[in-house]
Formats: sequence, structure tokens, C-alpha cells
Amino acid sequence: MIVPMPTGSETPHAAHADQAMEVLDALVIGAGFSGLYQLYRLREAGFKVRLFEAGSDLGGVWHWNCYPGARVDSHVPNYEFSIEAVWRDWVWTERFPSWEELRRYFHHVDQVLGLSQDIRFNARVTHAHFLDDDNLWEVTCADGHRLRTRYLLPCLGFASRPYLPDLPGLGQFEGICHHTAHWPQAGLDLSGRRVGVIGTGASGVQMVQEASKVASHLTVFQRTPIIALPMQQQRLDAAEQRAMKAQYPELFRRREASNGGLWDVRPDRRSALEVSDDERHAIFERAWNDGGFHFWTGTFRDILTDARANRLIYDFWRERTRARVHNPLLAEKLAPEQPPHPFGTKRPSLEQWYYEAFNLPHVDLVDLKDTPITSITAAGVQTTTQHVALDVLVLATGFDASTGGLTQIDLRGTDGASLAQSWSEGVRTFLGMGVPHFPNMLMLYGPQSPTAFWNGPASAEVQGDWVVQCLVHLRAQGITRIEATAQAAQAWHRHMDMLAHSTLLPQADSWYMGANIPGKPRQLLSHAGTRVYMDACRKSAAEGYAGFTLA
Ligand code: N01
Repeated sequence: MIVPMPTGSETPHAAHADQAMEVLDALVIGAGFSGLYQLYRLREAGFKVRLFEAGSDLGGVWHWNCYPGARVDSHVPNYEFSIEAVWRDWVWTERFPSWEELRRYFHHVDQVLGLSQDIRFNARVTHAHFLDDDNLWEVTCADGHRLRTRYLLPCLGFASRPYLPDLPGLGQFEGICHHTAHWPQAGLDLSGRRVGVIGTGASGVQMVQEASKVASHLTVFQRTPIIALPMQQQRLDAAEQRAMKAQYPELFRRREASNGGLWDVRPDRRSALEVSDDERHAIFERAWNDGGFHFWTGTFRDILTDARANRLIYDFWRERTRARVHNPLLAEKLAPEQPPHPFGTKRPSLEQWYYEAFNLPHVDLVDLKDTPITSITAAGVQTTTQHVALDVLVLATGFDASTGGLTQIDLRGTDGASLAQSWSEGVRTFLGMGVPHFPNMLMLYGPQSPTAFWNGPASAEVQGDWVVQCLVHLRAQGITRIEATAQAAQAWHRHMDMLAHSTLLPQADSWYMGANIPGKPRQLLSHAGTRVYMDACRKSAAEGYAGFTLA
């Protein structure tokens, strides 16, 4: 544990050196996969490193998202560290583990790697200001704790700032109301209650499935239908997993080399348009049965780039989905004839009995496109045509994704502007890691990295190794400052834009495009090609960190 330093009356802007203040080589923010990997590897490399975590435990999103039914949608063993000491003695019970099992996994990781001794929990970073003369960051937490660090490594994930929509009267609701990512850690019993869920993204789908089993009445407020894919959940056998462990090193090597970080999800190299109807159908069918993201990114190479190929997979999905919903009017709401957006350009969710839930007599769907919410009342939700009385209102309304976790910290670099101000017209980074005017800050799993299109643990390790090697290089060369150049960031922005427009992704109002938050600049926030991305990172390193100024 870090011994808390005395908190003086100095403001975070204090420029003078405080003799008592701890000075680190690196401070990691966030105890999810990326942050924990940085702590582990940097400590191993001999850096004086600590980790600050806003929550009271490890796990990142798996600490905060403890709503009923929350579970990962990348299957194991893809979704775990490739560190042998960690995987050797660990077995999973399910192919797509629940948040409870993921928390147990994080505790196992901690037990094996001894990480929490260098983590300060309940430490929400509120300010980080760069001290230009010293090439150090001065970091302040909500409780006033401060320290200085050469390198600042935000590992905030893309979903650390929940989005609460500006619904009139939200504060007046007298029942229980929670955002899915602020679910009570002690849990909340929904049995016998009238539950309303606003939002039908991945969180909403999981919430609806569980609530449908216990609520006395469930109302789902849908603005845009989700294209939810069959999870094909499985119980896993411990003996089979142990037998498979001999292959793990090879699987993880393939995961590292894959596009997206799932070793077994690979599309056919052909176009969906160049095969016969029968063959295309067979490939769709196989991916459907394989479950998970096989049906999203594991069929044909042009599903996300060619509108005609995209429509073919949408129609397959729609036919399968409609067959599960008894009421044809409801089926049309959930799986409409005209796609709400091209297939897969909004994040598909994985479901188990989502569509069947709507066949239950106590489950209703309210289509907010037809009848929008006019206000939240003390007793429920008022739409243009009805009042829905509720005991529990769940806001499954998503996140200020990718940037929100960073911009809510008062991060200030060399020009005095905050990161939020610097990005008010749009994100500018080099390689999604460095930001001009913010020296010695390298972001992991952040905006303009492949983040949303990259399996978390794979990204934590592959991108994480790049950062560790970079810091080792700087130390060996006696360099104390690294900063992305404005030219490199501009070129990266053009590259991202070109990439976005080579796909169908800009056609959806998704959080991928920043389009779920009113007023947020519209741009593709994640790099859509892991291999191209890592090639660019390696090229920069091979050229002495081209695109960065070293001093
Ligand atoms: O959030 P979302 P999420 N009035 O932004 C609706 C990951 N994740 O928390 O589509 C009414 O996807 C909004 O409607 P619309 C995963 O990457 C993973 O579900 O904008 N509705 C939408 O339906 C995922 O993609 C896992 O029209 C409003 C919903 O709220 C990401 O996190 C589990 C509204 C938000 O959906 C985010 O998922 C959970 C309003 N004013 C999350 N504002 C797993 O691993 C918003 N909505 C399984």
C-alpha cells in the first residue's frame, strides 16, 4: 500500500517543489486489464511505479458494472492475460464469464502477481498538471493526495464515464434509479418490482434478460433496435481446459497476431458477393452457431465495407431473429425490415434469451421513435401517449465513450489548456497514445487506438509492451521527455479519417463515432485495424520514436 502523503494547502497548480512529495517514475491510472499489465511489466523492468484506482477493488469495468446479467462478450481463453503464472492454475466455468467470475479472476491475478501492494484504491485522480521545468506531472486525487511522476499512463478504458441523458424531471423520480455502470455494489433485488429499462445497447440487453425473469412487470424503452447476436454460451469443463493448456502459448501468439485480438475469429478472405447463395448461407450459419463475435467479424472480409454484402448479413440476422418473436408487430420493432443502420456499425450485443423475453406477458416494449419520453415523473415515465408506473428505473444509456474518462480529469499540458479544451473540436493524438502539448503522458486503450475493435487483454499486452519498451528506451538513453508532435497528430487524424471512410462505420450514430453524446465532435474514435495500427507503432519505434520529440 502507498502511505498517504500529508496533504498541504497548496493548490494543484503549486509550481514549487514540495520536499515531502513522493516522485515516481510512472503513475498508472486505472486497475483494469491495461493498468494492471502496465504496473506488472514496469515494476518488473525496475521502474518505481504505482497505480491509482477510483474504485475500491481491481477489475476496471468489471468492478463498476455489477448490474444483473453483466458478462463479457469476448470468449475465454481470449479474454485473459497470456502470463503463464496466471493462466496455469486458473479455470473458467463459462465460455462468456459473468462479472462475478471476472472479479474472482482479477483476485487470482492479484494473488499471483502481488499487484495491490502498489495500488492505491479509492483514489480518483481529479487533476494532473505538467511541470514544464521539471518534466514531471503533478497529480492530485479527490481526497487531496498528491504526488509527482515522470510518466503519466492513463488506462481508463473506453467506458469509465457513464452518460446520463438530459431527461426532463429525472431528478424527481421517487423510486430507485441507477445507471448500469453505477449499480449498487451490494446488489439490488428486482423481484416483484415494476422495472423500466431505458436503452437497448449491450448493457440494456443483459439487464432486460435478467429483469424479465424476476420483475412483476418490465418495460423496455427502445429508441434504436439493437442488432443482438446469439452468444452461444457454454459451461466449461475444468479437465478439458487443463488438457488444452499445452496449446495456450500458441493460441496467445495467434491472438497477438490477429486483427482484433480474438485468435479464432477470422473472416473468409473473399467477398460475400462472390460466392454462391448456398455457400454464403453455410458460412453465415456456421458463424451463427459458433456464437460470440464470429457472426460480426468472422464471415466475409467486406461485411463492414460494402453495403450490398452488409445487407445480405442483415437479412440473414433478421430472418433468424423475427422467427423468435411471436407477435409480428413486435418482431418488426425489434428486427425491422429496413436496417436501423448498417449491420455491425453499431456495436452488436450478445444475447441469450433477449428476444424470447418479449414473448412474456409481463414484458412490454415502448418504441421511443413513435412515442418519445416527455418527462420522468415522481412515479415513472411519461411518453407522448402513456404514463408507465415504475418502482425501479434503469438507465442503460451508455457512456461518453473513449474520451469522457480522460476529459473529466483536469489534465493540463504545456500550453495551459486542459485536454477537454484541446479536444473541443475533436480528438488529436499520435498513435492514440501521445498528445501534442501533453509530454510524458501515454494513454492506453484510449481514443484513436484500436480500442473498441480490440479484445481488451490482447490490447493491454500488445500496446502495453510497446509503452514499456518505449520507457525502457528513454531511460537507457537518459531521455526525460517525450511528446507527440502536432504534425504527427495531424497526419494520424487524416489516416483515421481515411480509414473511417473506407468502411460503413460513419453511417451509424454510434458511440464509435462520438455520436451518442449531444454536441460531441463526430469522428471515428477507434482505429479500425489492429495490425495496421501496430505496424505504425513499431515503425515509429524503429525510427527512434518518429512522430515524437525526445529531449
Ligand atoms: O451503451 P450503448 P451500453 N433516450 O451506448 C439509449 C460495452 N459493453 O452501456 O441507440 C432513450 O451501446 C441508446 O439509444 P440509441 C460494449 O462495447 C460490453 O449498452 O442512441 N434512449 C442505446 O440504446 C458496448 O457497446 C458489455 O438510439 C437513450 C443505449 O441507450 C458499450 O459498452 C456489456 C437515450 C445506450 O447503448 C456500451 O454499451 C455492456 C435517451 N435520451 C457494455 N440516450 C459486454 O461485454 C441513450 N439511449 C457484454
